[in-house]
Amino acid sequence: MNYVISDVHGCYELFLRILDKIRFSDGDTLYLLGDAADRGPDGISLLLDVMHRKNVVPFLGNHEDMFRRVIRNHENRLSLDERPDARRTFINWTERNGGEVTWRAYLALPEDKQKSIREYLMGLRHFLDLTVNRRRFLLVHAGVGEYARDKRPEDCDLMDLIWTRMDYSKVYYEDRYLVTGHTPTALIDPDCSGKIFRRNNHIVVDCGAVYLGTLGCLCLDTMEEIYVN
Ligand SMILES: [Mn+2]
Repeated sequence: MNYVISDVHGCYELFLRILDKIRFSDGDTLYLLGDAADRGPDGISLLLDVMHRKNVVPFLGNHEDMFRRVIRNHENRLSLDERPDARRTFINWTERNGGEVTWRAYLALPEDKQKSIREYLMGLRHFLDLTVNRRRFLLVHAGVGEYARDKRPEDCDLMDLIWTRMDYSKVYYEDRYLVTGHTPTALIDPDCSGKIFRRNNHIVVDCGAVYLGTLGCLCLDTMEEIYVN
């Protein structure tokens, strides 16, 4: 089976429980749509786990992107006092976007594990078009930028793919589902609070794990929704 999960945000325990619930095994594939770390407690444990699973396909989220920018500046030994842009990048991630817990955990790791996290972050996928059981899906962390019919993700700016808030009242594609995370479904429609949002060929799987304590998972083969909380 093919499964989609997004925005785990360091809720590693919920993540392990949902894998257990779907009986995730070697024959399955999990598409992890980004924002695996930050805000919640165990993002680094989650990253160290999924990077060793051959059947997890990890995507770039805006949080992974902020993390890797901070790592790059740190590697280049950019002094935060001398480089206002490096300082802004750091503060934006650690203070405004919940990255501090991740950064501390990263710095506490031995060098070989830091290295594997760096390599993992540099190798993340931006989007994926796939067909399962004759249904077509476009998987991407946040969206495809401003509304336009049949927008090609390869023509989108990377920042649009990982930061956009979509217009969920509009159909972007007639022939496929646009499957995203990034925006907790409670913010799209309060009636969908803690549930997967499905309307207008949008499927949003960010149930707000770190805010509401519910992690959702969609099975692309059956369209079944699975939850743990
Ligand atoms: Mn996001």
